[in-house]
Amino acid sequence: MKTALIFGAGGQDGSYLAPFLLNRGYRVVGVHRRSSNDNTGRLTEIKNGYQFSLLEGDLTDSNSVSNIISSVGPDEIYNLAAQSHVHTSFHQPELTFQVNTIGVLHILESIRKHSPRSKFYQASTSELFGVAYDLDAQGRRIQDERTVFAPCSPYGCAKLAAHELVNVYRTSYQLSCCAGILFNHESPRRGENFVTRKITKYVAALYHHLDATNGMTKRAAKNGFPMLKLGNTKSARDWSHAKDMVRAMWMMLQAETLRDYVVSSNESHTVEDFLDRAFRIIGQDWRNWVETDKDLLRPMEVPHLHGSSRRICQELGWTPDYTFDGLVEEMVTHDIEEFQRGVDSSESPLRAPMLKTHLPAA
Ligand code: NAP
Ligand code: G4F
Repeated sequence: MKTALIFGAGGQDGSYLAPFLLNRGYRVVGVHRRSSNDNTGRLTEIKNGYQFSLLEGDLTDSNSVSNIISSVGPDEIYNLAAQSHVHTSFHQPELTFQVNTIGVLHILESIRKHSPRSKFYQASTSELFGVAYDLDAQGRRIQDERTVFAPCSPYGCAKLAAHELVNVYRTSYQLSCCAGILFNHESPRRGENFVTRKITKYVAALYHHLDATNGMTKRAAKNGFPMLKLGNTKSARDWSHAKDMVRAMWMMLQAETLRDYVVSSNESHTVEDFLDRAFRIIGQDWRNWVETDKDLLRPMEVPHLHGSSRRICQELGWTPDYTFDGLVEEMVTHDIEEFQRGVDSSESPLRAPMLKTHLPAA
């Protein structure tokens, strides 16, 4: 039986990777940092499972990292822990480097000293590309493994330093390590301050508000509900489902020779496309409900991300299962159901069929 160690097990990706590995017969040890409130809620379904255990540890504490790695002696280590919010990294750049760069160094040094046979996956990001792109055969702006890195935030810079460290340790010490350059990925477990989940949570609340104010005029209903405040809605992202991405992480560590791969859906959509799709599910026009908040604009923005994951498709056989529309629909439906459970579990059952009628033909 293989043992996998996951730093950041309680985050979005960790909470999908852990059951994915358990289903493949792994023993899984998850690491989460101490917090005054429970930060393992996403792991509820597996927390009491026989082959799953949780350890407390913090990437910024080298002793805790090396004690965990040396005592667990894992076959595979996945580092998904990070200060993962790009805008926050402008306000907390030092913390971002402590966790996202120095934390990775702690892991690499611990592997080198205590567990050199462990395979290591590092969560790199399309934020490494920043403003850089290449043109593909159709003249589209895309990023792949050959695109230069030009990060636009402290987050991107910290992740780039970690990315380069992984390459240096692989070459210098022959460690089995690699980094996945993953484009944006979302799910119903996405943190609520990322744009997709912020939108789908709002749409769910609006759906219930409109349902409750059914007899009122449109204007009255609108006055009773706050606007959704967003920053830049013109930027484009390549959005995948987190479940597709954790499968790619695992596939990368099963390869005979470990190397870095770009992983993406190969489609690019603007935030406005996401808004359009999400609001249409409840039969609304997002333009009536969204306003710009200057405080949510970033000092520097990554304007356009569009990955090409051709290499991982060809070499490892990875392909995504989810579509953009399927992802948005799953998130909106989940949040409507969650809202419903929170508001009142006894009356007004969710009218899922009614939701379907608002979906445009595929
Ligand atoms: P996430 O939901 O924010 O999860 C990050 C996890 O790291 C959380 O469990 C967090 O704990 C933990 N963490 C933060 N600081 C820590 C520390 N000092 N020590 C130990 N744990 C710490 O992020 P995600 O979406 O799952 O992303 C996983 C990884 O992929 C991250 O490294 C992210 O930067 C990278 N990435 C994400 C995407 C994406 O679109 N999701 C794309 C490319 C790369 P708390 O719950 O206590 O905060
Ligand atoms: O959802 P976001 O915060 O994701 P962002 O910045 O692309 O970063 C995510 O993806 C990266 C991979 O490319 C990861 F490495 C990173 O850890 C994270 O998971 O913002 C997406 C876009 C941006 O252009 C942002 O400016 O949405 C825009 N946006 C507009 N209004 C907003 C908002 N973003 C957030 N978070 N909140 C807003 O109100």
